[in-house]
Amino acid sequence: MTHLEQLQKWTKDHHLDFTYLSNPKTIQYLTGYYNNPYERVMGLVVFPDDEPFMFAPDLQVEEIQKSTFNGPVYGYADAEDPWSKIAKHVEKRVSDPHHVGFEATNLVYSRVMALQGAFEHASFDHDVSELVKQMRMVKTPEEIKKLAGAGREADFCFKVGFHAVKVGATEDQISAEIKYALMKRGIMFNSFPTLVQAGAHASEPHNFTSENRVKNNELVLFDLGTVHDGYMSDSSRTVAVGHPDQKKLDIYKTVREAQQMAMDYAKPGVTAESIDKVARDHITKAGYGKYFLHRLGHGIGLSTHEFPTIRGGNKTIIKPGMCFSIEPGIYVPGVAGVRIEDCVHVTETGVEPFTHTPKHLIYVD
Ligand SMILES: [Mn+2]
Repeated sequence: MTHLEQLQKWTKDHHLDFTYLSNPKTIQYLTGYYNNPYERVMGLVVFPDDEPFMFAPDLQVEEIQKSTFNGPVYGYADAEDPWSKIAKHVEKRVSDPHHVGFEATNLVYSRVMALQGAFEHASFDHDVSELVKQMRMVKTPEEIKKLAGAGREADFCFKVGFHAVKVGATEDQISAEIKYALMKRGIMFNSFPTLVQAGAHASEPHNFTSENRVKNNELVLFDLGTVHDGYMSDSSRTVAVGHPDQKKLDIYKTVREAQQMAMDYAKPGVTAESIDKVARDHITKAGYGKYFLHRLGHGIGLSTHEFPTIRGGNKTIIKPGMCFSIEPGIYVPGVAGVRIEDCVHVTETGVEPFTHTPKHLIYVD
């Protein structure tokens, strides 16, 4: 059964008149077609016993028709009301719908109200989000192949980025070298803006690449990824410039060990929270527990952050085909930030990383 057929079956099993999918990533997962309509309206409408249709702004209709989505595509002009137009197309298949499935984790309140206005007697009481989450959580071999392609591109980014690290270079300049090298290879999209952080700046893990300059005897942190055939990579490495002091080397060693321990431990049958615990316990024992500011990892696929989430309290059982990051970090204000991250896929016996850039401390410049 294709992903779209599974969605259709869910719609039928729940006795719904139709299901309205609105998350562009869900639509991509189900149809292979992706675009972000931003504030315009794009939806995939799935019926229990009839072929699904796509509804989109006029300016996307041709590209959808040429895409892997085979059903009818209906457009709307910017001057038209999309909701009454969707209703018109739906009512050709089912008159006066009463039960509708929708994505509660995506559809904003104003759009729920607009849909309610267009379908007067319908109740939007069946959230399809959990089904989509469960489907997306376990990857097919084709999806894993694409994630591996994205991983290879991330490894290329590190090669270029490490080469660009020089005392006096700004983080922005290093990031720009990576972007330019990717674009020359026809890789136009990053999965998120490349993060380069030198020295103490790296102790703020959610800050941005800046005009901050690389100084001697510091660590430089990279966190980056690309989009390969719709699938994301996300990987971090931390490298050394000159001769960082013992404190910095100790932080690096602790993160490196924690990451390896979690990689060795992760396998089918263990819980998500127990993988987090393996890395966290090691960091805590080394005295850095309060400087590990985030969960160990997150799922990866069509989105950079998806399920399963690798954190304390998540009892999800790990299964073959799941893909997620393993990314412990230690962030000591005024000193350094270190993170080492690989995204992996779960095999029958353990995990395999998508990125292969070495993890011993690399000295650049
Ligand atoms: Mn990550």
